[in-house]
Amino acid sequence: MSILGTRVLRTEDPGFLTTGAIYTEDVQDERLDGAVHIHFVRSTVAHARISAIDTSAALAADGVIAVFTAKDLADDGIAPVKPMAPNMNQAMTQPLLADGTVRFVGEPVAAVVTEQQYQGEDAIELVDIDYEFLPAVVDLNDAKDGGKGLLFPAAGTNVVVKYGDDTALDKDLFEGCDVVVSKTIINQRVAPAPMESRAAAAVVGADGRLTAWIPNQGAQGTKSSVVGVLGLDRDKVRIITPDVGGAFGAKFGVDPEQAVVCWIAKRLGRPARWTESRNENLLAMTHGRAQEQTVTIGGSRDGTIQAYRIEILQDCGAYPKAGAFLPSLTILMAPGPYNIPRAEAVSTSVVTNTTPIGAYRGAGRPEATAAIDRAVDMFAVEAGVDPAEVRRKNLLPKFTEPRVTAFGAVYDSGDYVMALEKALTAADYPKLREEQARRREAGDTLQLGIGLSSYVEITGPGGEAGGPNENSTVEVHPDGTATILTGTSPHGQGHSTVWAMLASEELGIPIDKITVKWGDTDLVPKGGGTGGSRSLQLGGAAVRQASRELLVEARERAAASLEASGADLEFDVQTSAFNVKGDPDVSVPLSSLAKDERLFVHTVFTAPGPTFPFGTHVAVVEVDMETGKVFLRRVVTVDDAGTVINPLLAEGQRHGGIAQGAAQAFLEEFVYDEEGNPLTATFADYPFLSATEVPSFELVESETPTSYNPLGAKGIGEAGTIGATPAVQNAVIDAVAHLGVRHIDMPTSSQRVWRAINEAKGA
Ligand code: MCN
Repeated sequence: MSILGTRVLRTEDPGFLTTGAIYTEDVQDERLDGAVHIHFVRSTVAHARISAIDTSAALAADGVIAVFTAKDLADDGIAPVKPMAPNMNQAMTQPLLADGTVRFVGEPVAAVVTEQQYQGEDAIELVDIDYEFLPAVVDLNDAKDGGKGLLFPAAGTNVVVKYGDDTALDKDLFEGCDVVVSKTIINQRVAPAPMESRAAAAVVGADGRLTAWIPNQGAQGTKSSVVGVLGLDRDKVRIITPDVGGAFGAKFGVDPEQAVVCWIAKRLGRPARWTESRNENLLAMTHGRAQEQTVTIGGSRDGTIQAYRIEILQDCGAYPKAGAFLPSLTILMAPGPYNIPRAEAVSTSVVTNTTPIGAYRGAGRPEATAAIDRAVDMFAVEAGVDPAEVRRKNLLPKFTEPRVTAFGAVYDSGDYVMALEKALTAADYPKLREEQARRREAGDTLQLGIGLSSYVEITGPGGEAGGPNENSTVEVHPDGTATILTGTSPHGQGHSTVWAMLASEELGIPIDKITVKWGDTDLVPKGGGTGGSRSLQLGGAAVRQASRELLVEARERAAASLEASGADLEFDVQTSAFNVKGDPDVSVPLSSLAKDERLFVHTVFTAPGPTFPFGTHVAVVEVDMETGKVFLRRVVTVDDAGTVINPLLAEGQRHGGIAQGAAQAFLEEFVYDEEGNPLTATFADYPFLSATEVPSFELVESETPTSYNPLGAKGIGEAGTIGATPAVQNAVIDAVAHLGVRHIDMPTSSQRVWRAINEAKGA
């Protein structure tokens, strides 16, 4: 029986649950002995010129070795970091330490280096910074029109980049539509809040080579960033990835603080360490989402959608990072799974005096789904057609051959109506509507809301020449064990388990004898890391390919060993040995073929393109009409990620993703006041979801294999987050729709819902 498709327990868990993981802060390595400790002095104002920095008191404090500022970096030839793409305004550069101007609360201004960790906590208080205040640009429309000033005067604008031509919108797009609805909605800013905050440890050896331990999603990408930012030789840098306590898209590359830690290790010739506090993490790790979306949707009274437009205003925060680019993904996925004859999408990315925006689980695609699925619901209400019926009518019909959308996405395969019907059946949709009608009729305090989201997303997007790809090395050892090297970089996704399953299936070696390694650039020089839910369809496929190629080499060795022709041999996975066909007693174990010469294969798997997982989520909420409080009662989901290799892991990804997506809908928001002061910089103010606030999610099985990789697998890591947010938001609005409420922005807090109820009642 195949091990693939079975619920193999995570091999990672015993270690995590007993001896504990080794996060960057825990790394014990003799090269780090005697390390200095770094603390950052951070801006307490959103926008100001720095007129003076006095470090003398700090320098005189106990244990302080040095205090570094932008000037020290400049003297050493370290230039500010340019925006990630050439089409972005190149004047908007980010210094590693604020250089003359601070642009957000939490921006690092100075680095204090001490012998002991606790000494730095005290010493940072002694660095005296004089600020000349500048107006803070917080509102996105202020940022766009430049009315409140520019963050980068040399740029001449606050606009980083535009996608699509917003001066050439089709004025006839909605011509002939009986029903047209338009609304500006907010996809609010959220904090990734991983359990492990950011950290770094670095040392420069006697050979002048930098070794840095940094929690990341791909050591190879982090190495490129360190090399680029600090202007080092590639072969003089080694990045090691310890265990990573969650990343959610926000641990790609290198952050300014981590680059400074590497620079200080080099500058002082002493190992250096840094771990941020939770408060610093909430202030200065990139945030996610942060779009203002104006959606317009039109169609006929029978519920047929004819046209859709989305105009996006993307908040990039103070410096253009991945956030500036995210709207291009939102545009790519704008029409989602719907068959919309006329669609248009444009975006403008602007800088504001807030924490920079980066990738966050789904990165650009949840924003697309939230917009279209909110628009579909608003259209359904206006047309007077049930939202499930509108989806049924407008979803693209099943297709098995790649299909190009109006925005140039090539959807590999999809059966969206099937996903919708399965989800509706599992939720017993008609019964839910009956119950809703009953409660409305009775005027119950707890009203029922039912929300839907039908989504399609993109995983394994790549960007590599020749197509998305990933590499793998598989080696069989003489003692019967095997090692896999992979360019992916798990941080909660369970690759050790699944990569071992994939090799075991081919080689007949038990999974507990297979070790998976990643995240050390000396060991695995190339790799795309883990993001965009790319790992299984590319990295997993590479493991299978390497295992199969290894058997080709092994067969030749077996043939020589058994003095038979390779064609006369068969590989018996049960015994992990080659037999002569028809004579099973004449055999040679795979492991013994590695005795005289190493038996390994390095391979690269390349896919024809990304894949497009899809599904439908049904959310059921109760809303207390007196207090506005929302209770999430059920989330029923179909998340079709092609062939599932380990259902336990795929379901785990769905559960976590749904919780995160639901949390955005009804709970989470990172808030600033008008002066750019963060109001939610501790866990007392920033509410993230815990298991006590959610029901057990109801996961419906569905597998539509893709032809883009031999596993038939698409990505599952972000799907839950993508579908859950609009389903839950739609459910909350649906609960109060009978009062005339048409929209409530996320998060649908008690206060917002209560206000919407009372405004609708005319109170
Ligand atoms: N899987 C499967 N069958 C499929 C698809 C996936 O069995 N058809 C399994 C895979 O073998 C893997 C897991 O599910 O063990 C997720 O695989 P995949 O969809 O390829 O996603 P990645 O491994 O590339 O994970 C990335 C994705 C992203 S982009 C974010 S953000 C995210 C997420 O994963 N961040 C996470 N899940 C997270 N989970 C944890 N615990 N922590 C994070 O920071």
